[in-house]
Amino acid sequence: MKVLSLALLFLLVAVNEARVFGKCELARIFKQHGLDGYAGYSLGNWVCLAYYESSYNSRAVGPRNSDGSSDYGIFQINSRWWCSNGQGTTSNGCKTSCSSFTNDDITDDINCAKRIVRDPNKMGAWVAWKNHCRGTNLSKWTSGCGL
Ligand SMILES: *[C@@H]1O[C@H](CO)[C@@H](O)[C@H](O)[C@H]1NC(C)=O
Ligand SMILES: [Ca+2]
Repeated sequence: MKVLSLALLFLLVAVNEARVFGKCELARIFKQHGLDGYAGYSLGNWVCLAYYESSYNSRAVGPRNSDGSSDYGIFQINSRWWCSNGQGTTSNGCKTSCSSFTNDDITDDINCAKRIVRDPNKMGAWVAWKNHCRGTNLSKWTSGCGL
């Protein structure tokens, strides 16, 4: 019984573990989903953005923002504007639950990011991109990936 409980506990811990993508793994998925050059942003921009927003962790949930909203997943998509977390006002621009941005299938996250970057602010919607990626040499974000 004790052995079984430990095994079960281990399984639960494993299931709840963060899913952290590798740089090149993520770069490849982004490219497959058409992000390279999307809205004029090269692949390096997207990988850099994901690194500084979530450390490539598809289950990341940010600390609550001053307006009461929270940020979800690999792109830290915001609940005030883009998804519904069941709390407070949302424009729900991507018409989905925020929890869909914290699972390991990032296809929907990518589609929402495409919607976000089509707005006038473009990638400026992400503060981390403005602070850490914009205007920098982005070659390191795709180097060694064979892309
Ligand atoms: C960016 O960095 C790479 C690798 O360090 C270098 O080869 C390349 O020339 C740099 N590009 C620019 C535009 O500075
Ligand atoms: Ca998802």
